[in-house]
Amino acid sequence: MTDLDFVGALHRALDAAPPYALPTVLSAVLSESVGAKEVALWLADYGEVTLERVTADLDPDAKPSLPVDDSAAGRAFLTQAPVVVDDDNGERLYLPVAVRAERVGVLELLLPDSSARVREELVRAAMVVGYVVSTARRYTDLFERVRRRRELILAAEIQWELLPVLAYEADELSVAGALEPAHAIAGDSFDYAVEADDVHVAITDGMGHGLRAALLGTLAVAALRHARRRGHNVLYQVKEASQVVHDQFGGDQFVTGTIGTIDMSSGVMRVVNAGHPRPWLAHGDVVEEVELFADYPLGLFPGIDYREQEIALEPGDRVLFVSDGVMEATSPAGEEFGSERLRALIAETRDQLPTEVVRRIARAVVDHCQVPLRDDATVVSVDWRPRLRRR
Ligand SMILES: [Mn+2]
Repeated sequence: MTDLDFVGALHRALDAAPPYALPTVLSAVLSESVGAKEVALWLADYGEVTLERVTADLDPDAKPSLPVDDSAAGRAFLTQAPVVVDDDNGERLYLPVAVRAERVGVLELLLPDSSARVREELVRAAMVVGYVVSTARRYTDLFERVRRRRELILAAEIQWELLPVLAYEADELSVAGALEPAHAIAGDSFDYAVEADDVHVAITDGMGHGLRAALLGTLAVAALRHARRRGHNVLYQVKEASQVVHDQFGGDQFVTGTIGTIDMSSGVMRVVNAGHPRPWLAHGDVVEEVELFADYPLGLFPGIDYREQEIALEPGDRVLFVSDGVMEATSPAGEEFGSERLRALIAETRDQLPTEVVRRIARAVVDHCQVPLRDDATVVSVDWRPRLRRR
């Protein structure tokens, strides 16, 4: 006898359980309610290269892991759709665990006998798991530790903590970002904030490497956020952040960035280019670098003025922001990744999910280099679809 009303019960049970008991409780509830066996929770590693199994006792040497690009679980993760594999003992299901567009991981289970209704309920159960894990991250290190395939250096710890949720999606807007860190960490970051009338987007690159670059980048992002959260516009955010960075680092170190706000009704993007590579625009099948004049990086000089420029987006347009670590990533033969490769990839992934677009570009940069990156490579993709807008 199958009880199909278990999603609420699952949520209550997971909510009451301590984080380390989450895999056990998940398994117990799914076993009792739908007869699921071999329940496993997999979380994506930071680079979305592997899926790592969550177990209560973390043994870093014996962590089972699956390749994202070459496994049934990976397929569910990449496509964000359930994958069903026939098994001698029933059906093996791989269900995407996500929070909106943020791909968190995969729920795997074996069902001796299943129906379409049970599968549908299990898709909802996987969604609950996404929200529970996402919240639990704030009071336990368990999930962060699972997601690390190797130890992070301190600069990387700072850099990851600074990032927002890596993807957001609603009817009228998609945002996704990927950051592929250099071996020694090179100060890249990105940020966004969704509001009723606007979406704020920023990509930043603090000069140098290691801890100092991470501290520099952190200060710039915090200063931009601080001004933004006080209701100030892009121009003010940039001027204030530049001054704050200059006050602390005395002009010896600076931060490049593209900081913008998209008006959600009109699609007009107001943007400041502080010495950063230009953004890219995908409009229909056309992919172009956006002409923007460059102002000085943040923190280079005290009290300087910045200029706000406008980009008029049309419904369905996709804007991509990249750091110089993408274009300048160099192969062992000395060839730069370059804008033509980037343009081709943006065109090729035009119909894909924004999360997949940024992952593909980040992977392409890593594959091109074949060795640990010398500079961070960051890409942020924003889709504006006002026709679907609801208030
Ligand atoms: Mn850089």
